[in-house]
Amino acid sequence: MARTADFSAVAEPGKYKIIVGNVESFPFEIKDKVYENVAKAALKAFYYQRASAALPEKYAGKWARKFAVPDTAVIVHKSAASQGRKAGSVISAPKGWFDAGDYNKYIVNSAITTYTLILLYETFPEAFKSVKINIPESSNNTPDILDEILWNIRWMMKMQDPADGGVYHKLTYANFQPYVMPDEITAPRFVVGKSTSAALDFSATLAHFSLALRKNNPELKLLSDSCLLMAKNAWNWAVKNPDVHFHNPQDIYTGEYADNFLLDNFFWAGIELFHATKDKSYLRYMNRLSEMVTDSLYWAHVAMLGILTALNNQGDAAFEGYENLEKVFRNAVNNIYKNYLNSPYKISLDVFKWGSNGNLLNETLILLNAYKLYGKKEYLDAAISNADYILGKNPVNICYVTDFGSKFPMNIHHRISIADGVKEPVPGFVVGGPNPNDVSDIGAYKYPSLLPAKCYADNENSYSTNEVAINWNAPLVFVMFSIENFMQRNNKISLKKNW
Ligand SMILES: [Ca+2]
Ligand SMILES: [Ca+2]
Repeated sequence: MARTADFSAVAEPGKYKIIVGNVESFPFEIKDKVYENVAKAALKAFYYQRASAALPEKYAGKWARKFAVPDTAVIVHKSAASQGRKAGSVISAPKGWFDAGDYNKYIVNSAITTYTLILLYETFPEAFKSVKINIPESSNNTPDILDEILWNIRWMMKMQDPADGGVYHKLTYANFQPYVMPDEITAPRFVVGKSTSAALDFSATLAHFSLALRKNNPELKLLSDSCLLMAKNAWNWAVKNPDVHFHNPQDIYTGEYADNFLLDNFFWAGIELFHATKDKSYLRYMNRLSEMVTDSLYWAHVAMLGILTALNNQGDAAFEGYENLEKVFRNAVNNIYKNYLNSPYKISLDVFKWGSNGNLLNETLILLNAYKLYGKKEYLDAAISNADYILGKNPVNICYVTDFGSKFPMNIHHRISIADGVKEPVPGFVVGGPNPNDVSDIGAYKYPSLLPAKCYADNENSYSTNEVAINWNAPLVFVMFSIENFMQRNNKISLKKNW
């Protein structure tokens, strides 16, 4: 049975414990800026995922590592060949982030991840001017979050075939590699396939980035213009090739990120291009919103990303169908909020599948956008309660973010953390979380419980519950920074009122 103890009346800063009979809680703190450190660490995790970089001790501490994965001589796989770039020819596509526990780079997953970080940056552009996370670019004049976003954008821009605007689906080894450090791997890397999903998600993200730069960083106008041009070219390719579904060629075995329902991807990219250009012809998928999944957000369900862009840029340009779009958003928010109210742990998640923590964090991102747009305090409370679950108020009694809380995952499915000889995992990563559907990775008997919300194992081979991934860390960053910033803002307002 779950019970709620509400001690929000305790406001005195300090370190506390709750004691009931012989049972003691972990210690916890009441203080200002309680989310700041975890927010910064979650963002810094992207630095630790950088490809084509050495991580010196100055920035990476005990997780320092050698230069690895230059990606300056990537082979064009026959599935990706074109007139100008024949099979076996070599291109350069450095930088970007390793996707997850592996060392590969996938456009579909990179796109939603990058979008999420851009959305956060443009939600709090002033606050991010002074957020430093101790990366090599911390001494320049660019906000560190934007420096980190740029690390991946620069890679994404290299994934477009300039001859036709098509976008390679991924840049990977042929196989998943053993659990060794990235500099120890000598296998060749390939760009593989072109797909409609990659073209559209690339187009949406680059169009969105172009607009965000125009609004916040006019000094980067040339980059903004290049991104918009590339976004348009990718869109045009997708319109000409509307159903190129990606599947691994016979000799490639890495992740597929196969998104085979593409109406939402067309919708998302269309909304982004409309806001970046004001050209209404991009809105042709608007009237088909009811055919898309709009109450779930992850790399294959991207309609919500288009909705968020439209809502957050509504002042820029009116368009037909906006009311319906907002109605769809309010419905999604109501459902998420209702699930939160009905849950004994006061979280909005009611199904635990692969990446349950990431799904919960994306629901929280939606709640926080609703709070920003409508100002209803209930949505912020629900978001905070969801964040509490990630940080330890859960049936497993663990903080799901590495290096935080009294107890956190030590054996994550993350090649660097496994192979680096450092006991503690690389900090700031949220693990996938409970998932009862794929227990064959280590065998059902190795999971402490098969109950959905408890089906989690802190085991390096439990990739179904204990892997880390950029698309889960991005909403973690979004949620922790947003809560911190909204709370600071609210504190200032209430101080003013008291005066
Ligand atoms: Ca900087
Ligand atoms: Ca889709």
